[in-house]
Parts: sequence; C-alpha cells; structure tokens
Amino acid sequence: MANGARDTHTPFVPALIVVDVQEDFCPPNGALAVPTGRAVAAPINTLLTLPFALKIATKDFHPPSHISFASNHAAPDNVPFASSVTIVNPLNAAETYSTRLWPVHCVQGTPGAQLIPELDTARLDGVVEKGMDARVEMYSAFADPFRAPCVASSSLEQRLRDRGVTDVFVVGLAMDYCVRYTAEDAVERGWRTWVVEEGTRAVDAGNWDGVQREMEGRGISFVKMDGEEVGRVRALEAEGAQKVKSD
Ligand code: VGL
Ligand code: ZN
Repeated sequence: MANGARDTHTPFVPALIVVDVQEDFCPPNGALAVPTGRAVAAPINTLLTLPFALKIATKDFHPPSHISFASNHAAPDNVPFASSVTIVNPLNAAETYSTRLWPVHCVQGTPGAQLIPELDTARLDGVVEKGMDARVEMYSAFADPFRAPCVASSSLEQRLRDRGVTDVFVVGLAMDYCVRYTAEDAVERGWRTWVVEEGTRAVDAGNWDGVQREMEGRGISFVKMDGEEVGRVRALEAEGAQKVKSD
C-alpha cells in the first residue's frame, strides 16, 4: 500500500480494555500496590477520549475467602508475594497449576476494590468484575486458566463479539499479571491484540522485558501512545465525520 494510505478493506473495530485500575493496585495505600501504578490514569484517560467502539474497565472483585490470599492458607507457606500455592480445578482434580499468593486485595465492598477516582469512568461503556469464585484465581478478565473445563468466565468475550470488535487494546494493572493474561486470552480468542505501554505497569518491573517477549511470542504487540496503531483509532474520528459528510 502507498505510504500513509490506510487499508480501508480490512475492518478495524477497536475496543479498549482498562484492566484493574483499582485502589488496591495503586500507591500510596494499595494492599498490592504496583510501583507508580496510579500514573497509568493520565494516558488511559487520553485513550478514553478516542473513538474506540467499546470501552470496558475490569475490576478484580474477590470474596474474603479467595484462594489467592496468603492469609487463607496455612503457615509457613503463606507469605504474600513469596509463597505459591497449587490450585486444583474444582471440577477436575487432574488439572492443577501453581501460582503466587498475594496480600488480601480488592475485596468486594471495600475501598480497595474501587476504581481510582483519577480515572475518567464517565467515558466507559461498562465495568466487568472478575475473581468472584473463591476457588480459582482469575487474572484474565475473560476466564480462569482452567480449560478442562473452565470454571469461571465473564461477559467480556460476548460483549466484544456482539460489538463486532476486531482489535483489542489492553492497558491497566498489572502488566505481568492481569494485563498479561487478559491480552493472552484476547489473542487466543482471535482478536488482534495490542498493549499500550504507557498505560500499564508491572508488579515486578525487573521482569518486564522477559514477560514482554513471552507475550510477543504469543502474537501480542506492544505499542506506544504516539504510535500508528493508536493513531489509527484517533483517525476513526475524522473518517467517521467524513463519512457522514459524503453520505
Ligand atoms: C492482579 C495479582 C492478584 C492484577 C490481580 O490485577 O494484576 N494481580 N490479583
Ligand atoms: Zn486478585
């Protein structure tokens, strides 16, 4: 295609998924504060002004008995951040995996579960809650990681399909957990999937490069606010206006 010309035949219906931008993931008081996590609000608010076809925020939304809370396990293997636990599929004892234990966070009905006030929530089309089943961890906003069978899933997949979305842009907290697994589930379900770098932060910043490479290996691309992919969303505004004019 000629320089600068856009492919007008491939449909481009982008959605924005704002993952877990909640008090408990943000300094200064979050139980599981991601370093500089609150700083994602500014770029995300800029993205929220763009003509995405669908803008959904997700919330980690746990019952007090959630399996990911270190305090719900016996000592000595119950140290938040340091210990891990084997999670067994409650519907199939043969399916297991090991995951990290966390401080108590994002408990339903607590201030820590609220979206941060800096986020321009008036521009959202909806909020999807996840992690309500105490028996399973659910980093991805689509579903828990079990496949034989899956135990808990959200309405997110159906909402994206109903809107005819082709491209999923993922931002929020945290890059190495819920952003990562949400993006991996999006690409696995067939969407072109983009992570906007300025809009996310990692629990372990030192793992960023390794995690990014693994995600890229699965077909996810990392893009920038001033990059051409976000630019393509911005350009929809002009296109939409022009279309109205020529109709
Ligand atoms: C998350 C750890 C535990 C996240 C949620 O939103 O990345 N991380 N629960
Ligand atoms: Zn959680």
